[in-house]
Parts: sequence; structure tokens; C-alpha cells
Amino acid sequence: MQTSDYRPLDVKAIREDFPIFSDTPPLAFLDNAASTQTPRPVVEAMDAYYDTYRSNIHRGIYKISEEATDQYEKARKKVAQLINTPHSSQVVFTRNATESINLVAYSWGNMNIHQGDEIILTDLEHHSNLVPWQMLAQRTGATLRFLEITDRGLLDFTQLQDLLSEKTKLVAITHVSNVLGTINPIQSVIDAAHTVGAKVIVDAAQSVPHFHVDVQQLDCDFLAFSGHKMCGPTGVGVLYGKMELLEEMPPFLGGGSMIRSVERDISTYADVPAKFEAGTPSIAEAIGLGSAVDYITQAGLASIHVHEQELLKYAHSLLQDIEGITIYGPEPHQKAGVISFYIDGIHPHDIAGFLDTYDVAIRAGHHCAQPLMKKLGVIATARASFYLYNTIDDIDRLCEGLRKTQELMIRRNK
Ligand code: 7TS
Repeated sequence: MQTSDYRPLDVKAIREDFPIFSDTPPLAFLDNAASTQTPRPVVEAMDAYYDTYRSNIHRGIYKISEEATDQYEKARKKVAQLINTPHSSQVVFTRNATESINLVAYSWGNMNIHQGDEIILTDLEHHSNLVPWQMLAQRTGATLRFLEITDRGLLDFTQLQDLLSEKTKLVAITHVSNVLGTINPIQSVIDAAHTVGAKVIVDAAQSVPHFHVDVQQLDCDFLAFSGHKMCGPTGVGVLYGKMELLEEMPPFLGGGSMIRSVERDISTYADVPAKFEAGTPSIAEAIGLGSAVDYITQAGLASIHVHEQELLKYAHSLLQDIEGITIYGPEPHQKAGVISFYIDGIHPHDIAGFLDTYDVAIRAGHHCAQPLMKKLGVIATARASFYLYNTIDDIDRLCEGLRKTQELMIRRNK
């Protein structure tokens, strides 16, 4: 994590960019791992497209279509810069992280995974980085193997050497757990996987929005994330891949925009990334994502990370004093801004429902990580997750809401 762009965040000024926080009292929005809020510049960038140059891209021979193409490709360059890809064409726009992972599972997976091959996953995966590999294993006869977690919610790294062999063709690993917040040592995992010739796909849905991720430094083979978790709009995601892999992979979806030439029985395909962007893409959303990249870069990713760490430490210190609470996952310094917890005798859904009456929004449920819930021995947890606009006051209100919820439940059950 670079610290070069660190300067304390001006959270007050940041919050003024988000119309959703203009109510009194403001919404304490603590469900950022699910989706973040949208600052005005992002909406304005999309409005500008719709109001002044709306048209399809890569095909018009008139000014506004050229402008749309230009803005769409500029957005690709901004994303490329954010994650430091060698070339911007290695950024493929998809709908979300889920689609990016499925693209790799079908296109690269169908071509490279065979009966008897092994795919290593971890106990921390979101369903989006598990189900596509289950489906690939069912199609091909490959086997899934799992790197487990310790009691503290850290990957048991000692297992990796035993799991890795010449049978391992792929390691699919989340950078940050959306449930426990654990920041995985993916550099070590990538280096170890490469020693046996395996490829590595990193699910960066919970990392790219929150701290510097550099694909060249990591040397990962693929990396996937979503725009809507980083102040961008819904409907746009990103797949990064190494050029030689993207070039040899067949298309995922067929149709317009992804071809070079089409005859009745056969087609040839466009170059990367067009080969993977069949049909009209989410043009406004990609442009909005470009603006979101500008926004979080101007705030500074190192600053965002430090701010979230401060909120996390504060939240840990307050939450641990709540009677009957269990906080899951590692210590604050080993994780990102996510806290999952359970309070004795109160279902997480009731907690989230009561907190909502105090305008505190948190998540409750299995967080699309049912195998992890099983491992933790719970059916659901409550989860608070932070971003650059959250404040100490949001956390105070969370804790106050939790105490009031407890009092209410105890009175009710008497
Ligand atoms: N990977 C991780 C680690 C995630 O946290 C999520 C979404 C995804 C993949 C899928 O992202 P999508 O944009 O394709 O849906 N996580 C959550 C969450 O924790 N609560 O709601 C969505």
C-alpha cells in the first residue's frame, strides 16, 4: 500500500458532494461493502452524456458519437491508470465483478481446465468467486480445493504449499473478505502459485475501492472488481488480464462490436478488449466510473485507507464493550473497514431492522458467503462497512442504536 498520496481526508467537504447525506440527521450509511453512495461529479458526468452527446460508440461517423467513444475510452484509461495496467486495452468493461469472474471461468476456464486439474479457492470467497468455479469443475471434471482460515479469520498460509502441485491450474482468491475484512497476503499467494505454473485470479471487489492495487507489482493473471463499490454507478465492472492470456482466450459472448468480419458460417473476432465487449456496453456507466476513479484518486487512496483504519479501530473499541457481542475476523490492523458481529439473543436481521429506525444502515445476512458462515458456526452476521465519507458520529450512532436495540429486546422478552 503506497502512502505517498496520504493527507488527512476533508470528510466534511467530501460529504457535501453526496446529496444523500444532506438530510438532518444524515443517514449513517454503513453498508459500503454492498454498494457505495454516488458523489455529484459522477452523476454529472453521466448527465452530461445523456444531455449533450448521447449516442452509441465505436460506430458513429458524427461528432456526438465520436465524443461518446472518446469519453468511454478515456474512462478505460483512467481505470487502467488506477490499477497500473501495462496497456489500457487490458481493461475489459463488464457489468460487475461477478461477470468478470464468469468471463474468465468460461473463456479461459473452458480452454485450459481439464479432468483431474485442480482449482484452489479459499474459505473466504464471496459466492461470485466460488459458484463460477463450481460450474467450471462440473463442466470439466476438475477438483476444487480450499485454503482454510484460522480461528482469527486469517488464511492458514501453511496449507498452501501442501495444496499446490503440478495439478493446480488456477488459484482464485479474494483480496479482501467482504465478511471479515481480512486482507489476504495475495502477493505471497500469487508468487507461490506461479512456482507451480498456476494462474491467479484476484477478486478485488473489496480492495480496489479502498487502497492502492497495482497489477504489475502483484503480477496477478486476472483481477476483477465492480464500479458500484467505488462511488461509481451500478452496471459496470472491470476485468484486467495479462495481454497474452486475453489474446489467446475465445470470446465469452458473441454479437455486434466484438467481430472483425462475419460470414454465414464463421466469424473472426476483434482485438482485445472489444473481443470481450459484445453488444452496446454500459456507456454512461463506464463514463461515470471514469469520474468515480477521478474522485477517489483526488481524495487519495492512501488517505481513504488511513481514514477507514481510524474508523475501524474506533468501532472495534466501542463495539467490544457491548454485552454479548462477538466480533468475527482478525484485529483491525489485519483487515479493511469491515466489521461482522453477532449479539447474543438478537437475530442480525432484527438488529439491522431496528438500526434502520435510527437511520443507521447496516447489512445482515450471509453476505453471499454461506460456506464461511458455516465455518463460523452462524447462519448470519450483522455487518458494518466503511468508506471515505463515514464519520466517528456514524459509529457513535451505530453503537447507540445497538444499545437501544438490546434494551428493547430485553424488555420485550421479559
Ligand atoms: N466479490 C466480493 C469480495 C464481493 O464483496 C462482492 C459483492 C462480489 C464479489 C460481487 O460483486 P458484484 O458487484 O458482482 O455483485 N459483495 C456484496 C456484499 O458484501 N454485500 O452485497 C454485495
